[in-house]
Amino acid sequence: MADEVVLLDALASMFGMRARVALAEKGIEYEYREEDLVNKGELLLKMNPVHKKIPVLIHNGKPVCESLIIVQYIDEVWKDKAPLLPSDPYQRAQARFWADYVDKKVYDAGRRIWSRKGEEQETAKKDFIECLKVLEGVLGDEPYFGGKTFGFLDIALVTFSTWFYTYETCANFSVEVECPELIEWVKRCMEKESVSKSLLDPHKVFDLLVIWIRGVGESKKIEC
Ligand SMILES: N[C@@H](CCC(=O)N[C@@H](CS)C(=O)NCC(=O)O)C(=O)O
Ligand SMILES: *[C@@H]1O[C@H](CO)[C@@H](O)[C@H](O)[C@H]1NC(C)=O
Repeated sequence: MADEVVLLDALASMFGMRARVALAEKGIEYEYREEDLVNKGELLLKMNPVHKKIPVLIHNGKPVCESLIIVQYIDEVWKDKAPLLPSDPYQRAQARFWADYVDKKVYDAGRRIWSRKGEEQETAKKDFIECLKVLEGVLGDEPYFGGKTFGFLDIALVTFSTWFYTYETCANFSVEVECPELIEWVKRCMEKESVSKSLLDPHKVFDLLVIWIRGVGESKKIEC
């Protein structure tokens, strides 16, 4: 029986893009479904009743939620093709540690950049740049975070590059000036079709964010 794979997603989501890159790396065919995050659909609420967030991977009718868990699930189910996580337990732990750092620190600082103003935004910008510098150090002289090959941590972080233009525009700075080697790494990743075809154009991310903020209204808390 052929696998039935559906991805509930939103184009501008750096979390959704992780699932898209992982599926592309493995060469999995799937049905992409764009979700309205302002007026959430039945299927999303049913498939992710806990967080009510995208992405959700529905594999043969069963949902898997949370982007990093989705990427690991994809890696485990389609394990014959292009492994994403390192085979060594220690390296695996390291990759997971830094992916968690991306979720906790990079995401949080990035979010504060576009959702705050003034002093708070300045602090967010400093935090964001600091986090990226830490990650630049983790990359070191290797071509990818996975070492010689593209892998889990590369997927976890590279999708955030689609938001760099938004962060830069909101807070007047340049990631390339601050972290040139990280930008070189982004360009290297973009040479892979699995990445370039899965990532949304940074200008479109910005446009969608503007539309989204308008749709939700300033009063309501939104997350992306
Ligand atoms: N930790 C989650 C985050 C997912 C997330 O924040 N998704 C956003 C879109 S980028 C969402 O669905 N937001 C809807 C909401 O906040 O109600 C993951 O890694 O999948
Ligand atoms: C943006 O940053 C540049 C370079 O740091 C600076 O010259 C310029 O005045 C800043 N613009 C605003 C609107 O703050």
